[in-house]
Amino acid sequence: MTGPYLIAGNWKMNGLNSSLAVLEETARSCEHLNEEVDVVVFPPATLLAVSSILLKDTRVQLGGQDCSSEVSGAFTGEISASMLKDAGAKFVILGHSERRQRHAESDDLVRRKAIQAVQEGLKAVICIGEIAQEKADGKTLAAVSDQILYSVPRTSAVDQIVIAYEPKWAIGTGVTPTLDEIAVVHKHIRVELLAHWGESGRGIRILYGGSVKPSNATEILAISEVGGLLVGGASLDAKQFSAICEHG
Ligand code: G2H
Repeated sequence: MTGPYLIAGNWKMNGLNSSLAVLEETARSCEHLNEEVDVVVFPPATLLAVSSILLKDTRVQLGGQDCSSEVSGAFTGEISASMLKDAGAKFVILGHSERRQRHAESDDLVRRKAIQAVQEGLKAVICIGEIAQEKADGKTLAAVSDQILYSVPRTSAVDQIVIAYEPKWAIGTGVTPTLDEIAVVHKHIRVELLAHWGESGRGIRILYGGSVKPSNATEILAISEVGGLLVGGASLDAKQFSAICEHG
């Protein structure tokens, strides 16, 4: 792994104004972290602007959980990449399996969203990962290869692309792949990135996500090619999340 680890906290559809104390506590706990860790929190869009004020001059950066593939216009309910940026976001999660499944987001839509995000200067955290049936059929690596091929734009701005490997069956279940399984998939992702981007593909950070907690963060981060973690449930608790950040 080159460069600092990225520890990302995805709040999903959780968080009211009353939850801002969690962000403040997270920022306080992260103050003393060394330079080898970057921290970003993805609260719901309704809290981005106020969070941006709250987190000014702290180690914690902000991101949105999704953005539109369109620039602006008659797209009721959608949030554009420029709106996220305007509200203080530096990152955006795209193609999370919950959106791929619940909202039928295709690889192509995810790719077009990522293009918008990168054009606005946001870092696009593009989620990939196999579903349980693909794992059972021995198709994990093929599924991941396809998602890289069709969801990730071939932008030259490799520092604006982050890949998050999240096996669907490990999300919010408490079940994680073995360390060997994570290592095999991350190595495969790197090979694919190098195949598509050449040597500059080495600059794309690859996160692991799915039931990350303080007790498994260190061993997962120690795996070659794991460049950080995408944390869901545990990021809602400032103590757990900052404990995970400490492992970076
Ligand atoms: C996977 C992850 C964060 P959790 O969705 O994206 O959630 O850590 O709750 O499994």
